[in-house]
Amino acid sequence: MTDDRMDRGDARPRLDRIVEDLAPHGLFPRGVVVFDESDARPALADGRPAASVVLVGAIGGSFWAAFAAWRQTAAGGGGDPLDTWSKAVITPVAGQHGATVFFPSDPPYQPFQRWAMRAEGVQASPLGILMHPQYGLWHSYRGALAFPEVIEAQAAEVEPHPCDACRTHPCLSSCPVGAITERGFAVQTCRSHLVTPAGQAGCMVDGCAARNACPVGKAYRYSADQLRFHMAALKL
Ligand code: B12
Ligand code: SF4
Ligand code: SF4
Repeated sequence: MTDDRMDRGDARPRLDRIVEDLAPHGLFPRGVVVFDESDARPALADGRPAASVVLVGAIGGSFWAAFAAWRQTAAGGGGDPLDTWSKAVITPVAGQHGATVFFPSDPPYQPFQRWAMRAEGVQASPLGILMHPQYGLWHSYRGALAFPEVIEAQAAEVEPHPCDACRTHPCLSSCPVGAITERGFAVQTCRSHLVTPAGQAGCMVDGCAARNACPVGKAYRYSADQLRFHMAALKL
């Protein structure tokens, strides 16, 4: 047990404490995956297989204000600032709760989307991004806390997948270069468009037209600043 857990009298890691520690950063637990014997389980820092992971993520632009403030500080520069910030704020929370931390952009990639499907019952949209019944396409994962013990959590309420009820599929007809089809996302077709004047004036400023076209979770759409930040990262 870590000192912090002993100081707070916690014998086991508790989800409500994790909620409290993530909140100042605009981050939330996004469900728990409890592994069974048949799962490929990520290895903890001490080499043991994890018994469970708590996904840590954002809902809409929930972390943007905290991240933007951090970028104004001396620590906030460098390449991949969002990954650097995520590590700076989530690693101490992992330490406080005795967890091994994983990040979505660190190879070998951990199966964040597969974990999310199990943890919250979300399913893939035609874009490949997971569709949340409430937040639509406007949510993401910033880390995962892996534990040697099972973390107690209420089972997620699985709601119907909005894409199943979507008759017109505007996401599939909105990309100006047809990079998103039922067969998947053609990354190179997308990137080749983003460097053209039309791409620079369109998706690079307003965000992915296909993602914007989805009617679900519009209230959670990212701010103009955040959309541009993510598009700049996608263009690289
Ligand atoms: C490499 C990568 C990319 C690459 C290539 C993506 C691609 N489509 O080929 C690039 C750089 C292009 C990219 C772009 C984007 N990405 Co990306 N990307 C990743 C990353 C780091 C690894 C993906 C991977 O290979 N995982 C390894 C496999 C083993 O994991 P897995 O969970 O088992 O993967 C399963 C699912 O991905 C699923 N799946 C994937 N696509 C589809 C499509 C369909 C139709 C179905 C049914 C299933 C499915 O099948 C996989 C096998 O089980 C993940 C983070 C991560 N660790 O997963 C983010 C991640 C998938 N990306 C994410 C996002 C948001 C984006 C962007 C929208 C970013 C932006 N600009 O705003 C774009 C556009 C993506 C798009 N339209 O597909 C988010 C998705 C969040 C969500 N709501 O689901 C992730 C989870 C990162 C995060 N921090 O949250 N990405
Ligand atoms: S437009 Fe329709 S099919 Fe496309 S992601 Fe949104 S709900 Fe799903
Ligand atoms: S960013 Fe633009 S070009 Fe790329 S997939 Fe989205 S709509 Fe298509």
